Formats: sequence, C-alpha cells, structure tokens
Amino acid sequence: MNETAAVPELDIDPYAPENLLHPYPMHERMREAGAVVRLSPYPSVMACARHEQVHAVLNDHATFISSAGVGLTNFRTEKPFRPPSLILEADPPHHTATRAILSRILSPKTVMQIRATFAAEADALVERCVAKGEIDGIHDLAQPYPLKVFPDAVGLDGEGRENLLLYGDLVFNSMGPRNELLARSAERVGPVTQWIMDHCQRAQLRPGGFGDQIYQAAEAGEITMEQAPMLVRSFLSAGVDTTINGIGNALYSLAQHPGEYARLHGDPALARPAFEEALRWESTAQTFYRTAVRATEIAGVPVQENTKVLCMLAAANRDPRKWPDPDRYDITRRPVGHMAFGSGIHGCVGQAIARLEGEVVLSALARRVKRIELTGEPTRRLNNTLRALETLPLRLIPA
Ligand code: OVM
Repeated sequence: MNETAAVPELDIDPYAPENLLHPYPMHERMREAGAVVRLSPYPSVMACARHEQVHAVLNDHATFISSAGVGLTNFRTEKPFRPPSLILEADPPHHTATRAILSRILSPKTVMQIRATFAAEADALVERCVAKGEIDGIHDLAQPYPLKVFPDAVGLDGEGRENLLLYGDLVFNSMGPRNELLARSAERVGPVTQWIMDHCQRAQLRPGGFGDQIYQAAEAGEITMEQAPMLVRSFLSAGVDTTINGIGNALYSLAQHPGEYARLHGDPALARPAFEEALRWESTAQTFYRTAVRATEIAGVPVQENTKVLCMLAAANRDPRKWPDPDRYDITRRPVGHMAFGSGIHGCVGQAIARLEGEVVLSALARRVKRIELTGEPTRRLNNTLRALETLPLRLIPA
C-alpha cells in the first residue's frame, strides 16, 4: 500500500449494543485493518485503534484539538449538549490555567494527605462486604466506595449523591452518537442537571475541600469567579462514574482469574499493579475523539481539516504491537504506557486519586479475603464511552 491507497472502511458501529457488550473482536478488526480506518456508519470519522497512532494523536494537541469536543459531536458545527468543560473541551492557552489548578488540587501531595482516610474507608467497606459473604460487587463495593470518598473530598454533604451517577452516565453517553442510550439517559437525568449546577456553588462546598480550593484559586485571580463553578462541575462529571467502573472492572478481572487473585492475596502490595493492569485490560473510558484543526496525516494517511478522529483507548491497550500476550490479565505485568487515562496534556488530571482508590480497595480485599468467586453472570450497563457493569454477583471467602 502506498500513501494514497484508500483508507480501509469497515462496516462497524462501535456504539451498537453487541460491540459495547463485546468490544474485543471489533478492536482486533480495527487494528488489523490499518493504522487508520473509516467506519461506514460514521463516514466523516477516521479511527485509530493501534497504540502507536492513538498515542501520536493524543500527543499532538496542537493539530488534534479538544475544543471541538472529545466526543462524536463537532462543537464547530453542532451544539454541545452542555456548556463545554473548561478543561476537557479546551485547548491551550485556555486549558493551561484550569489544568494547573486541578493538577495542584489533585497532586501527589494531596494523595499523601487523604491516603489514611481513603484507606480506612476501604477497610471498613470491605469488612461490611466480608460480613455479608455474598455481595453484588458493584452495588455493595465498587459504587459506594467512590461515592463516599470522592464527594467527601470535594466537600459535598451526604445528601443526593446518587445524582452523580445519573449525571456521569449522561456525560459519557453524550460523547457518542444521538442513539437510544443517550436518549434514555437524558430522560432519566431530568432535574439532576440543575442539582449538579447548584452543588457547584461555593455555599455547597465545605471550606478546604477540593471544590472550595477552586474558589480560592479564583480569589487569587488564576481564573474568574464565573469559571469556578464550571471547574467544580468537572469534578462532579469525571470523578465518580470513572472510578466506580475502574474498581468494578478490576473486581471482575480478578474474579475471572482466581490464580491472579491468589497472587494478590499472597502479596497485598500487588494491589496497585493489579489495579493498573485492570485499567489496561478493561479500560474504563473506551474512546475519546480529537478534531484535526488543519489538514494533516496519521501514519501517512491524509486527514482533512475538521475531521473527527476516534481514538480507541481500549483497543490500543490490547494492541499486540505494544503488549506481549495482550489479552492476558497479568497483575505483575506493570503496563507502563497504557492509555486508560489518556495521554498527553489532557491525560487524566485525577489519575493519582483514581489509583489511590483502586489500590486501597484491592489492598483491603487482598488482606481480608482469601478467594472471590463469581456466583452468577454479571450484567452490563451499556454506555457510549464507559465499560460498565450493572451487577457483579460475588462470594467473598474470608482469609
Ligand atoms: C469534565 C469532564 C467530563 C467527563 C470526563 C472528563 C475524562 C472530564 O467535565 O471536565 O475527563
């Protein structure tokens, strides 16, 4: 093939229920078809599923911009479903100040300060799960844990937190097409959007919490007072549904691999690499888009100005060009370079907190539970962007 050869076109809809349920055969077809492919249901999109090209696109933020939206919708020609995020859906120079603020609030130093609290909550919740014996891994563990620790750290009070689940589901569905999934989650959300915006106000946020720290940055002149609630909105959009599913997917990964769980139980210090490998193996955020701001190329394939480029993070995370035996869940792999948190200047700003949450939950489990057994078929919650479980029936056998 030369550089002007036609781009392979596949009759694949990444948002069709069968592909959301079982994405891996689709990922392989996309990776093997070419470095860049087209998908016939979305004729204007170009898609990358190999690690090298996904990494290249995400690390050229000057060419592949985020301000036109990081979903299928092109904000230059279509109306965003909500006012754009000041960090996710922004480019430098606008992105720079907001990123610096969130990066400071969610820094390694913060992780050191919150670690003991986050670990104690994980120990207590795992203890309650062990007492139950038979649990739903999602409703009894993966969901209540982030829903407790993260909004506590942001500084929200206890009431109405389930609203964060409905809102997160909508935000991540909104990055796909206007399909049934989006319509149904928009229906369910109703007054929740107003609840979210109300809870971005300073009066709702405990002094000293992550939310209040954004207002402090506004007082210091780093952003305007009008921008502050919008940046708190990013915490409430991206901070809960992501970690719930990261933890849920890690529990499911371990439940499917009793040998790997046994290694984790034998050495609880493997909690962190076991979580990291679960992020690679079952990436929570499956996809993000960028938009070509000018005519360019990817792997020699011409890309026209204003093209939406679909980056298949989850496919890149199982690319055999990058990972030996990519479909194997191996908790000692240490998967440096996985893109479950994205890559480049937009790489997940909360990843240190996400890793802390995953680590302390798996560590509590490793210390307290000898074996975890699936007691039935898990069910999925389909979402246009997230790989999510609805239920995960488990039996915990205490150590
Ligand atoms: C935001 C936001 C929303 C969803 C995801 C995300 C993965 C950020 O509102 O800034 O990052």
